[in-house]
Amino acid sequence: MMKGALIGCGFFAQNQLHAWRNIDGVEIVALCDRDAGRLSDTAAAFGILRTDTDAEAMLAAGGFDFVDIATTVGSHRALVEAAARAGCHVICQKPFAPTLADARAMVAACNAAGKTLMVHENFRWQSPIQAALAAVRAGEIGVPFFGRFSFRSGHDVFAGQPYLAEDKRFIIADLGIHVLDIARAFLGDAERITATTRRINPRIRGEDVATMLLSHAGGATSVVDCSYATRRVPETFPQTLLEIDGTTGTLRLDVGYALHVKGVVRDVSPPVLPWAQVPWHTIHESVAIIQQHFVDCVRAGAEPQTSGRDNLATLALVEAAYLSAAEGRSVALADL
Ligand code: NAD
Ligand code: 89V
Repeated sequence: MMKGALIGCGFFAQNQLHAWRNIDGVEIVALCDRDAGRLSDTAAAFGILRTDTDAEAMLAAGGFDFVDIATTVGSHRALVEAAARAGCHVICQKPFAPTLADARAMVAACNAAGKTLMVHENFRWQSPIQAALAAVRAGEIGVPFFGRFSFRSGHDVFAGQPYLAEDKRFIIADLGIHVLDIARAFLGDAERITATTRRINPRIRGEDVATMLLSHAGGATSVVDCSYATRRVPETFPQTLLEIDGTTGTLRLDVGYALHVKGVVRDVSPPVLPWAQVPWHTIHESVAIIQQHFVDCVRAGAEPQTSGRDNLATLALVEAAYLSAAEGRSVALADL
């Protein structure tokens, strides 16, 4: 049995705990949150007996093989480094770190400890996105030369995650990071990015609209566009829509999880897992899929596809996008 401890019993951790319950050979044996009320409510809901409000104390006591870090970004570096010191494998929520320097240090700490480090970068693991990726990787549209990756919504994301209204960075750091990661999964790493941002909602501090143009190393170009100020009818939250042009055909993932490949349409709707809620079910399913991937990689001693090392390139795109928008110029990733 692989044993885990989870730190941070907030909004999203509940999904992670549901998913862990359904992964064979894994048990979450300890829970931590510095908020004693959230900790005891979550422990009771999931029948977990061991609890601690102090992560360092829990890690020092040990008794588990991996740590699942489900706190917000400000605490990630300290917790990842403490978990590595305690000799644990780590899965850490996105955004992985507040700065690239922090992220590099976290990767180095887990490498030095010889432990697996994966970022819970789950959007590319959504099954409709995986179905589109499989078609492109199988060569069904030839060599991709253009992509559009689009997330536009008017959903009140601040109701569940009120902290998102308070930071001076919002949509690129929180949501764009997922969509940029998807662009990398399809078209490879980017060499250059140009971005513009806007704040439409006056009640939040950061930007809620971002439009980004990426030049990928393999020669492809992509547009990544994100908005939480788009009053779509019907609302499409939380679907990421995409279209890819290849040398022998085109592929489109449309509203309602309709995957069009060279004119043939397939329904790639994700299942609604027993603990999931519509319309979040595609995200909920991806949590189960990414956590299974983490377990498979730890067991095999293999690097996860969304490893800490891999995520450095996604984080670099986030940093470069903010720099580009602030300075009104195109930014080369090599200059970061
Ligand atoms: P939240 O504020 O609801 O929960 C975070 C919890 O962590 C809180 O209960 C807080 O008390 C606890 N905490 C913070 N620092 C701690 C520490 N040092 N030790 C112990 N407990 C600590 O936040 P959330 O909305 O659940 O988001 C958590 C993370 O998950 C964020 O990084 C967010 O970006 C990410 N998230 C990811 C997805 C996704 O689809 N991948 C969706 C939502 C949120
Ligand atoms: O990923 C996130 O943290 C969330 C959501 C999936 C809604 O974008 O904010």
